[in-house]
Amino acid sequence: GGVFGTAPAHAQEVPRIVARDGRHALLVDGAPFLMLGVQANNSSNYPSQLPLIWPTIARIHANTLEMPIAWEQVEPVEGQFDFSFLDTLVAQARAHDVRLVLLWFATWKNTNASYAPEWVKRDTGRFPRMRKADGSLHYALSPHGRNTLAADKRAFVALLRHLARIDPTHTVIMVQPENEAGSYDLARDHSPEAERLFQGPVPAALTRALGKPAGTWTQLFGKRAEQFFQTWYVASYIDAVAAAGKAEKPLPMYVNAALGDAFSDEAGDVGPSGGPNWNVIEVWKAAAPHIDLLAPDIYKRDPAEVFAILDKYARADNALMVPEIGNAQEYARFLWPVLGHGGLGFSPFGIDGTGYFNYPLGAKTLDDATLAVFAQPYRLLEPMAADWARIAFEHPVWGTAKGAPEGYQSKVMGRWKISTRYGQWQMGDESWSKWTKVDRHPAADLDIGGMVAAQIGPDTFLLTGNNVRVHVSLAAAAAGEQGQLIRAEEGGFVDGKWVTTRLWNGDQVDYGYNFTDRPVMLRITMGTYR
Ligand code: N0T
Repeated sequence: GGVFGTAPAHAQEVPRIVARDGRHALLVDGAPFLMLGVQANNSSNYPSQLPLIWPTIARIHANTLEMPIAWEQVEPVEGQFDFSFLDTLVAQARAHDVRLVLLWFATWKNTNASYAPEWVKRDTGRFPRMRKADGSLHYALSPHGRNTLAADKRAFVALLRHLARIDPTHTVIMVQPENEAGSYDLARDHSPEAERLFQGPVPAALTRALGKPAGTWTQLFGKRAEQFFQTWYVASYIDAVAAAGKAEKPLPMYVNAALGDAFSDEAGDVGPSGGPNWNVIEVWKAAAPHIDLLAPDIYKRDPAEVFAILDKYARADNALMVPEIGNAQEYARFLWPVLGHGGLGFSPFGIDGTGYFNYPLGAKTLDDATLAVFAQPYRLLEPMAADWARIAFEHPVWGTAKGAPEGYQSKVMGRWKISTRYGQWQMGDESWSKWTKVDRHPAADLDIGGMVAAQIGPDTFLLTGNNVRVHVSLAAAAAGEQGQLIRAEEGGFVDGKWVTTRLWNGDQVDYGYNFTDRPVMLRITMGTYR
């Protein structure tokens, strides 16, 4: 309990991820937590940048900051640790009532050794790079480097040990060991040891997990053999780092994927070899039991790709969490289907006020219109983040966004069908242009808008979204049966209980439920008559 004895008894509980009936929750202080995140830019991990970051976080109503902690920064001299930035970060996050996710930039940062300390970077003998087939050096550190693993692990252990000491109230809720691990331009190491392992049998732990017979990598995995081999060793390496860190403080840990093709691995576009791309989720699960979830970094702008990715990572054995998504306006709408897939968190990349913009991956600049589309839903959800997380853990949820492919634009939930339209005025529809002039809606040409629904009872739904019109109708009416709206309540959660502020009726419901740029939460109760 706190100084005044008012803190709940479970406040000291270490965050953890729980699963039930194929749904997941991230428990923080013993209760479900929805991470409304932002990720800082790569080089924002210094005290000088923090004053630029907190106002930006407040402006977009995020409740969590994902921040790099660099190996080079905490162990500039071998064996001498400096956690002063972490101390400053945690203290300031607490003062701003923001939670933290730490990103351990170490052996692999976008596959590079760039964030390893100088004493690692310069010593290829002790800390080997991968070798190409011709024996020359590839840029990435090898997952077979035992000294590298031991050194990375030691630093990570020191980090988690320090955290266990300075953060008893768990301002830090999750840790991401490494960043977009794997290797570009070379599928696996060709050092003598790696060659020997590649010619040998696939480890029994993996064949067992995949239900495969014994065999070599090539026999079992054909043209994906080198990727699967590299994945096994990268995942085992990161698992060893994570396991050692968890022994100091058992925080949830996840890895992030630089994705390849969203639909197929046939052509070999699988992101960096060894990373947690969707086509090797099973390999990662077998190799890395200390990793709580595999997470997609989303920089695809085509909604069909985004929905394919969400489907692939939201699994009964893998909670969905999106630790990076582009910060351009058109990505903001994907918050809704992330929530609709039971997502534990969402975090646009590079919203931190430092003036760096990663276009063409994200926004050219973070202007007011761009920040607004991220801020609107966060502003709504922030006060009810715990409520939403609890509801999504206990009830069916579904979400969609403008441009969603066929099959993702509407959903049957129980006997009701939820459907969506975009670019509509709040009254009427296109057919009205037959008798009155109807201007094109300004949002009709923008890639914004989406919604999420939770079915909290057979005929009762929570609905919210922005820049969308939602319709709820009987999915399949029996003869003579008509669906009707009984009640549409605008409101929200106060102390875990729904509180109605007004009813929507008349124009506000006659043409569907219009969620504009002022997101509100509705609880609607449907019924039938004959
Ligand atoms: C992300 C971010 C940061 C042909 C990019 C995305 C972050 C890392 N990498 O700003 O560097 O640390 O996780 C890589 C996406 C590559 C797309 C290439 C398209």
